[in-house]
Amino acid sequence: MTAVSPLPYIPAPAATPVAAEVLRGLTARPKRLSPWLFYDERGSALFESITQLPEYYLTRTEREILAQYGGAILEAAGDSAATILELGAGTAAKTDLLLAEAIRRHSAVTYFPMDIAPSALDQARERIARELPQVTVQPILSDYTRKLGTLPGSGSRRLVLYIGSSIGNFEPQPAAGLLRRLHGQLAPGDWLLLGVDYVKDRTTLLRAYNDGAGVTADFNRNVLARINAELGANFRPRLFRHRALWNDRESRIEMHLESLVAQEISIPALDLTVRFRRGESVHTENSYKFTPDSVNALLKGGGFAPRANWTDARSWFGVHLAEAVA
Ligand code: AVJ
Repeated sequence: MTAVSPLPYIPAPAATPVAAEVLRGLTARPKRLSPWLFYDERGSALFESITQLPEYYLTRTEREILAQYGGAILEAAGDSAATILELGAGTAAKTDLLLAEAIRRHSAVTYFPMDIAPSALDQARERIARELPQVTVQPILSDYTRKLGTLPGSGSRRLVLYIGSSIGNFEPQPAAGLLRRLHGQLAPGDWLLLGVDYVKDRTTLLRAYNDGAGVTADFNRNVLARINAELGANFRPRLFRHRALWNDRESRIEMHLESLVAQEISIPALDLTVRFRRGESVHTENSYKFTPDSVNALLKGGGFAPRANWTDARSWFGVHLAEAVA
């Protein structure tokens, strides 16, 4: 008698970046999902709500710094400020402060916001056209985290904004890699303005990711709703608990989704069934927190020379200006 060996299980080809990422993440141990998956239309809107929460000090604090020092920042960046690019621009609400300062200094300002969320870019374009009509806006729909592509505006000196502590989503090695790729696209004399959240007392940090209204929990669980909508899965987001914790050793906030029950989820587009143990969690985000020294070390590792930095009265958030060097 010969036993028929079972056919190896071959998952359906992951046809889109979302499918590929979900397949990779939910078949990994421990399970994980990349934070860029948060930002579909609903996720982008939920993030906008987060930025207005009383506990989420990041956006408000960075805006305060840009309002107070926007002039000084553009002064330090010299003539580069006529061509401004922004990685992960979102709706670019804080950028208006810098764009307004740029208009005061340059007769023509061109702004290239780059983001993966078309809905956020549309909002940015419409608002800037209305409120700062002197700025020429050229939105670029792209995932700069995976492929930077050729950056526009070469030929003039450029100021690249990477604010909002978005770089905090990356582990140290990939963060340095991203800065090196950015550096590879820039010319000596171009500038980078990097906004980062600083290490502070853990109560303040934890509150920012465990808000009382539960918006961050909805934002976290939205990734499951997105997988349902785009890959036909049958997640019941309420069967997952939002968890945010401070990892002191790694200097980061981590977000997880913890399965409240043992359950089996089917994802038809991936031809995949995923099993969760009760209490098993999916790691959905890292949000690294920095010190002024750790930011400067990161910048140097990426090929940039730190030139100046600004912070708020409590030293909660930092905005670092660095020059691309050969
Ligand atoms: C957009 C990556 C800066 O890490 O604070 C907000 C995203 N996650 N609440 C952050 C986020 C949970 C945010 N960044």
